[in-house]
Amino acid sequence: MACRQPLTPVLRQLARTTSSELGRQSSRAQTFALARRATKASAASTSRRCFSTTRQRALKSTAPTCQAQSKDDFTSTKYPELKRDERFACLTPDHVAYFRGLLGESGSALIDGVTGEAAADLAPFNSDWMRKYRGHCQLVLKPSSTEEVSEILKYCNDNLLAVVPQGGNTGLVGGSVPVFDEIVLSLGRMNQILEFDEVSGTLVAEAGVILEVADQYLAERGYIFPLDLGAKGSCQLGGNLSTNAGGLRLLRYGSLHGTVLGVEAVLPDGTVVDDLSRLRKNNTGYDLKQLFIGAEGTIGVITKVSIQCPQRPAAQNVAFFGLESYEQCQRAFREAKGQLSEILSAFELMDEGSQALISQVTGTKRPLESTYPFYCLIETSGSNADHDSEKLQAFLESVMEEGVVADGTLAQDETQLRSLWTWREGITEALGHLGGVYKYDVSIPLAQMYQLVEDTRTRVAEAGLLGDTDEYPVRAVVGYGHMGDSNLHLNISTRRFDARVEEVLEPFVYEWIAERQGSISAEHGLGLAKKKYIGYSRNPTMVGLMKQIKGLYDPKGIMNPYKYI
Ligand code: FAD
Ligand code: 2HG
Ligand code: ZN
Repeated sequence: MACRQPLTPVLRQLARTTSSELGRQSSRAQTFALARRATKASAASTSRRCFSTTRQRALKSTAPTCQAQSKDDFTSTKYPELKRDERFACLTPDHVAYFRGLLGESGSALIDGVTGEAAADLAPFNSDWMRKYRGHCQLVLKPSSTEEVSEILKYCNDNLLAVVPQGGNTGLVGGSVPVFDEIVLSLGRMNQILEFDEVSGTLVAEAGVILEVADQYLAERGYIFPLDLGAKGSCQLGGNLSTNAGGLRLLRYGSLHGTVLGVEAVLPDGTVVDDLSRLRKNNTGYDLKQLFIGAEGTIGVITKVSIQCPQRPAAQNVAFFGLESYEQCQRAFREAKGQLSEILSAFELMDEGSQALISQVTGTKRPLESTYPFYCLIETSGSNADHDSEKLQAFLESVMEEGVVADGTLAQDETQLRSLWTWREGITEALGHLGGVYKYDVSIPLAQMYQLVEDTRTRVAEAGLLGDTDEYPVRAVVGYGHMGDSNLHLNISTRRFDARVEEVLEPFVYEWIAERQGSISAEHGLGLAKKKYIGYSRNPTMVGLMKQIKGLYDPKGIMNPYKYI
């Protein structure tokens, strides 16, 4: 078979990996030489977004950043159909005086643009990670306890002041920033890990704990947080729950709806809902905590989290493949599930367009010598290195013999493992450095998943918006995502945000998905971006029930208005 020849490096790499990664050599491994080294991560980058991640530091500090925002970039200017709800009160110095009395005078507890000048300090809270949305917030409150959250919300509810809860502000649907003058309630000061049971693996923490901090705390005790994503250096547990974030290992550890054991939350009227159970089993009535998971701050503020954490895997391997077609990616996934079964912990897809852009932005050497239409990253995690290695070797031999993959490389150590992950996790930040991005995070039946990227590319090209030179707003239409979860990230990378592009994309993308019984939001949520499109994925009965829940929990509608439903 024509494609077998270039595949030998994979076997050699496997041999090398089993020796260096697992600390012992099989007799077979000794017979192979090292064929290809994985790309070395470059130096740490700085980002003007004040955003930090572990792995994405591979991006160069010289990479272009997003366009600066102008007054035309206010969400209210870009989307004039959005009108401020006149029921809400405007902030006055009296309101600010109340909050000062509650939280203290310290600048770390409150940013006040009502009675003084604070535009620069307020800016990061008004603008989202993509710099697509920008609000007019004049007051940021940073409580340090559940009691303070309760007092704040009760006062806001009584005085009809609208509130946007904000965690790490890494959300990708515009849910975490105000549209008008809503108060931002930032959870960053509620960042204590409260309990950890080393026998059961139950972690209890405040909502403002950064995901990576929680994971490091767990790593020191032999455990792992059951969620991992590219923004882990900035996003917070409360934000993760509120978006029901999916991430890179949902395939293995499941959704937060399964791993979260308990939640403490504050309702808009100040009521503290103490459902901070540490129990795995508790069939006493409706499971109300589930409503806060994925509620995007529309029914209350999550203040504490209790979560079931698995044992940290002792052995981990990452392979990166080049494939000739989307059909072959599907075959590879099927084989991986069948042969790697319980040790398979991630199966990620990237197209060549997404990899070309990250290569352009970072200037880093690519993992494979040649380019291919598609790439897959496969991770295994297990407790027995020999067992994993045996399974992985059999899998690699079979996908090579069958001609499923065209080329590949295996990480030989922790540095290379992280470096390969960067080629997947770094896409979002790389795209952000190139200009505005229209993002569609969707679930589609696997067989049709990549067709959406191709159809969208054709549509944008036919509209005369896609091209290599500056006169075209769209630079590229690319796709990648969590193939193991049928979750595609369709990204339209632009040189600048342009209303014509949005008109060509919406509702086209949503109609395309609805026709295939997909979901218009797989893991990022609805926020502002998808609020008016929920009907493409939920029927009127369900939307009606959701509105009743919103009305029950937040009768005055002060929580994160203009978003969600
Ligand atoms: P924020 O962005 O601050 O808020 C998100 C929403 O939750 C808002 O509606 C906000 O009002 C609400 N909220 C925040 N905190 C609370 C609280 N305590 N109580 C009530 N409501 C609250 N997402 C994925 O699902 N999978 C990924 O793989 C993934 N990768 C990403 C990679 C990058 C580089 C970036 C920038 C983002 C990625 N995201 C991903 C999106 C984002 O990181 C997640 O949605 C994350 O869970 C948001 O957490 P946060 O703390 O930043 O929340
Ligand atoms: C990821 O999987 C994130 O990398 C972000 O969910 C996806 O940028 C995106 O569209
Ligand atoms: Zn994702």
